[in-house]
Amino acid sequence: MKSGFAALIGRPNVGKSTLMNHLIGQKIAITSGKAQTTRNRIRTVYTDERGQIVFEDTPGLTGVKNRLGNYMAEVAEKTIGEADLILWIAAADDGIGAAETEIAARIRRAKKPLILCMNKIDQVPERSKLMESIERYQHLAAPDELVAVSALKHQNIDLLLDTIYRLLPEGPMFYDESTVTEQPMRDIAAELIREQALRLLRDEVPHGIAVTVERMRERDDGSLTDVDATIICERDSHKGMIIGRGGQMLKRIGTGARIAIEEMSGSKVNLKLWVKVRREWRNNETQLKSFGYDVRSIRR
Ligand SMILES: Nc1nc2c(ncn2[C@@H]2O[C@H](COP(=O)(O)OP(=O)(O)OP(=O)(O)O)[C@@H](O)[C@H]2O)c(=O)[nH]1
Ligand SMILES: [Mg+2]
Repeated sequence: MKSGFAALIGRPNVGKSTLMNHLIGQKIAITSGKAQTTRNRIRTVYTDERGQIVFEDTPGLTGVKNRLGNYMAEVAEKTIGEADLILWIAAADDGIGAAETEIAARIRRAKKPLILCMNKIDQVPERSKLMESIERYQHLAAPDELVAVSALKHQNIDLLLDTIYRLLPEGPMFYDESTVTEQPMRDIAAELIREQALRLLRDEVPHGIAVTVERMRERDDGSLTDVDATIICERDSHKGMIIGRGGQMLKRIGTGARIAIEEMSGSKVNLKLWVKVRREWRNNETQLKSFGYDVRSIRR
């Protein structure tokens, strides 16, 4: 049997979380067109007759200058350090800039088996352009293997799984074969609410949002799950935008999140949302911890 930890590393917005969801065949990590969607390490498990791959999705590597940004960078750093294999995700329609050069240097220092996953190939229909892009990245990181994929269109996902197995060491199963994630349902529910906020709100507002779920409980007769959650934001003006005129925006966020939580939990959901202001929470250690951004949580 083959088994091990595969870290998904790369710049924000290249499709790491989308790719992980497609690799395991289930939506666990939230995704959006905005950078810095993922803030925590999201661990998922893929098991088949060949063995077990433990995927670890990470926040995109950027230099965001606040404590939350430091935490996110530390998550990626620790995940690289503990991985058996690194999947460097890049987007085929992106050029190489300072961020890529830095990530390549960091990955080379780790001296671990490396697969370069060139994602979003659907965005670069001209083969010659795609090859050019791939060559530049190969030159930068000298990967052991290269796989061109489209996470969104589910192209070459099986090929990527084959390639991962080829590079993984022999080893035991770390999780029960039925395990897909050990993330508690209420944490996933909080993320699904944040995902709607990221998709529906503009500019700086979604980046300053955290979500906590105070209660998630199925009623005794099994008919409904009650979810009480709070959206935390940084300013009164942001709170106004989150609620929207006549409560319209909060209603849209709530409806989208309710449907997503219902899909995930397989139960009808009654979602109640509150909005609170916590000034500068992204720079406040105590508040960061209470919203789930705690370095203790990234120990294996
Ligand atoms: N066209 C295209 N878009 C993709 C593909 N994969 C992901 N995307 C889109 O790219 C955007 C970013 O995807 P995410 O999976 O959230 O990216 P990420 O790398 O996890 O981003 P962070 O968590 O912010 O670091 C989303 O709008 C996705 O739908 C792909 O193969 N093709
Ligand atoms: Mg992500």
